Amino acid sequence: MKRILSGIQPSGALHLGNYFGMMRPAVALQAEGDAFYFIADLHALTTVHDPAALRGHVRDTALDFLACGLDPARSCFFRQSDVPEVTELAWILSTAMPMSRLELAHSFKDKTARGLEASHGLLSYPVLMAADILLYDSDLVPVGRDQKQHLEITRDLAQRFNDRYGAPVLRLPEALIAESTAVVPGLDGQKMSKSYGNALELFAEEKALRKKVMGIVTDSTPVESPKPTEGSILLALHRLVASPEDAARMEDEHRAGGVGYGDFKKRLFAATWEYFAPMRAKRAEWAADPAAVDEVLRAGAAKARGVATEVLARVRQACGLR
Ligand code: AQP
Repeated sequence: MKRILSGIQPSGALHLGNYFGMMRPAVALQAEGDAFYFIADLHALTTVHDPAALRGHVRDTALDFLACGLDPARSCFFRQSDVPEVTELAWILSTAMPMSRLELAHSFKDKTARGLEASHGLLSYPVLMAADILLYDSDLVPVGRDQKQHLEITRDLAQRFNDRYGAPVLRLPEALIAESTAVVPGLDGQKMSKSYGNALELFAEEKALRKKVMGIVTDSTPVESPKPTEGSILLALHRLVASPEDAARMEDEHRAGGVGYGDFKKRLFAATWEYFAPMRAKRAEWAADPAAVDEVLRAGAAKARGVATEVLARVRQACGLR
C-alpha cells in the first residue's frame, strides 16, 4: 500500500489555495493508501513568533483539516513537533545539501524579497521538508505547484544520501500536483497565500468574506459591454466553487456583456459560502469537542513516531551513528 504524506503550516488562516491545492486532493487520497498528514508547526516558527498565536493556529489548522474531510479513522494526523526524530534527520540530510541550491530556491527568494528575515531556518526550510517526507518512507506527496521545487530537492537529497552510503536507505517520493488547481490565484492575481493578505479564508465570518469578495479589484468595463475572460480572478475562483453549469453561465455572460462586476462578485460570494457550508457545520462539531481533537493528534503522533524511529534507525546505521 502506498504511503501518502503531506503537511500544512499553521502560519495563519487556511484559504482556498490550501484547500484546492492540497487539502481536497489529500482527503480524496485517503481511500487509496496509507495517509499521513501533519501540521507543520516547526516550519511555522520561521514566520510566527508569538507563542499564543502559534498555539491558536495549530488548533485552527487541526479543526479546518478535520472539517474538510480528514478522517482520523483512516489517516494518521499529527503535529510535526510531536515527532522530534524529524529534526535529527534534517540535520543529517543537511550535510548532503549544497548551499547554492538553497540560496536559489524560489520560496526563499520570494519570501526574503517580501521582507521576511533571511534566517537560517527559512534558508534550510527545504531540508526540514525533505526530512518530513523521507522520515515516513513516503511514496506520494499531494501539494500545490509552489512546492514542486521542494519535492525535487527532496528527491535529490534522498538520492545523494543513498549514493553517499551506497545503499537504498531512503525512499524517493513523487509529487502529486492536481494540475487544474495547482496555483489558486489570490485577490491580487498573485498566488493566494496566508502571508500576502490576498486570501479568501475557508472559515471567515460571513460579513468579512463578503467584504473581501466585493473588494476584488476589477477593470472599468461598463455593465453592458463584454468583459475579459482571460486572466479573470473572479472567473478562476468561481470555477472552483460553482457547479459546471453556473461556471459556464458566468463565463458566457462575461463574453456577452449586460451583467456588471458587482453582480458577478455577489454570485462568487454566494457560491463560496454555499460550497463550504457542510464543512462549517462539521468544524463546529469538532470545535465543540477539543478533547477529541487532542486525542486524534496524540494517537496520530504515536503512530507516526513508530514509523519515524524505524526509518531513523536505518539512517543512523547507514551513516555510522550508534
Ligand atoms: N495558492 C495556492 N494554490 C494551490 N496550492 C496552494 N498551497 C498553498 N497556497 C496555494 C498548497 O497548500 C499546501 C500547504 O501550504 P503551506 O501552508 O505549507 O505553505 P505555503 O505553500 O507557503 O502556503 P501559504 O498559504 O502561501 O503560506 P505562507 O503564506 O505562510 O507561506 C501546500 O501543498 C501548498 O502547495
